[in-house]
Amino acid sequence: MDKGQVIKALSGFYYIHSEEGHIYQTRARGIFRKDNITPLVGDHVYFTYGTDKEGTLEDILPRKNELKRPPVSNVDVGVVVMSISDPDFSVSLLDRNLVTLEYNDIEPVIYVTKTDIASEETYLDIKLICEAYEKIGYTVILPEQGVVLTSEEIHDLLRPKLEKKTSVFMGQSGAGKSTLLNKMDRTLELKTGETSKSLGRGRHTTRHVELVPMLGGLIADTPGFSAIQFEVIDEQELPTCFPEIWEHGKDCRFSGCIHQNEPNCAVKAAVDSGEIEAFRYKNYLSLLEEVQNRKPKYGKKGDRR
Ligand SMILES: Nc1nc2c(ncn2[C@@H]2O[C@H](COP(=O)(O)OP(=O)(O)O)[C@@H](O)[C@H]2O)c(=O)[nH]1
Ligand SMILES: [Mg+2]
Ligand SMILES: [Zn+2]
Repeated sequence: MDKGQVIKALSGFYYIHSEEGHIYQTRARGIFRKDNITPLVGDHVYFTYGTDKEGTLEDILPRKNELKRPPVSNVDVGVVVMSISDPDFSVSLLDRNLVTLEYNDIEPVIYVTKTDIASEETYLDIKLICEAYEKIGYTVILPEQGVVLTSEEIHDLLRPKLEKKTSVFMGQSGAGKSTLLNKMDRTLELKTGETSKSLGRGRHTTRHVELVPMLGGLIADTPGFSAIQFEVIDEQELPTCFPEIWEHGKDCRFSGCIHQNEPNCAVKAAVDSGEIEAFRYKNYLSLLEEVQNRKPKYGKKGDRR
């Protein structure tokens, strides 16, 4: 049997990108339908292929993760696209995206756009913020001020992160996701400059996704994965999504400290001493409150009846 990854699902066919880099058209074995299993774009699968035009998707390997909107599995890398201005760089939005990625065990890459039109003052402000994220351990790509990168230069910056990986792009509307993806692959021809209004809320539920072979990896052709899975994340899980808070939290007096109002909290001490950035802790607290104030959902685990 051959091994590959589903890159497209259309009209009952699953298109599989083999380990050798060929694409096969397959149908899923009947057993999946019977067991109510639907193969997803991103799934690592076993398949057979004879001399017919059609192969058979035989088996689905366990999923590392599964994003819902749009549906794609086994995502390794999430590129968070942030514009330096228009719309303004927002650390609270960035942290929401980072939490979503951390929660799903996806490696974040922060990519800053519109540095070509930034004033020196704005650029230096954002550079400091980027350095704070690098100190935490995140990869940040911040092109030089006043320079428009060529496709080649973008490839060189992203290839080390995206090679052999399955990646998605996310970030605020207008940040430059489509522009960036188009520059990476001219054949994509994604529309740019669309306002969030013209995209239409609610339509994302039916939006499908395809993985495109690029830079030795597979990249989702649909920019704009929705952040925040705060319907599922709980207050004990949130600290695990802030690497530096998690690290310092090991020294808190209480195990299970959520670094909010507990005494002898090592995280609060690290914020006071400047080891943890105050803005990160502030964003942590506001997300924590959001999690705590969320309306309980029926049928959730922990729901006693
Ligand atoms: N000057 C400049 N404009 C950009 C850059 N990236 C995107 N834009 C512009 O910003 C607007 C929104 O870009 P788009 O790619 O549609 O953003 P998306 O909503 O994240 O997909 C468009 O008018 C783009 O031309 C950039 O790096 N520099
Ligand atoms: Mg777009
Ligand atoms: Zn604590």
